[in-house]
Amino acid sequence: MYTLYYSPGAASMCVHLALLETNAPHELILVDLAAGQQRDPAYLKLNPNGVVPTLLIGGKPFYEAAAALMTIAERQPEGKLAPPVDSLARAAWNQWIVHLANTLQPAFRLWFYPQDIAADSAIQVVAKAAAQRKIEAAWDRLEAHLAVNGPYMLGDKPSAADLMLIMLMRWSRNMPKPVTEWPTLAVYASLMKSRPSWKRLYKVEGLTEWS
Ligand SMILES: N[C@@H](CCC(=O)N[C@@H](CS)C(=O)NCC(=O)O)C(=O)O
Repeated sequence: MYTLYYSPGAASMCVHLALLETNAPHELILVDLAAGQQRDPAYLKLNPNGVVPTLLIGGKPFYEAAAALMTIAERQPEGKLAPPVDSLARAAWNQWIVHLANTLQPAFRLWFYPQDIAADSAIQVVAKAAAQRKIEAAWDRLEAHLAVNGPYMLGDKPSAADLMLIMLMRWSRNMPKPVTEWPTLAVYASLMKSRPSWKRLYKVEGLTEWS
């Protein structure tokens, strides 16, 4: 049994998608970020970083969205979210998930939370511009990758890497140049959004935008 501490549409989304894709028994606990519940002492005991997601496995807490996503993919092989351990596809899977977690995710963190680096609003403007450049450069590279190697990140079958990518793509929806302006990525978005797990997550998390 898994317990996912989540906030609608947040970094918990790829973990929630993995739980739905694998049909893993789970319960959800909403963390109201606007109310600051992520900084409650009880929550900080589970996740000292004060962010979502936190995933409890048998009552033990784990954090970092990409790690939780990979853990579910590995523990629930029936979901076919991870290629065989000794395959080259698995090496690519590791590469892409770590790459997304190391490049796009921190750039989005800077885009949404420029106050992380400075209280000064002029510095925040510069930080957001840098984040936007990094995000758009990442879309360029992912567009090129999918145009040649798609339709999914690893080729013909979806995997956990796609659950992470589609979550990150969604975060660009209100940016000056949303990801759907990249043609191959726009097609990819439609493909991922047609999955039952996406529709179910929207219903359960109460999301509407970018459905
Ligand atoms: N590296 C962390 C980042 C998580 C993160 O930044 N979560 C955001 C929501 S997308 C959050 O909880 N923000 C609340 C805050 O920073 O106060 C992970 O992947 O789990």
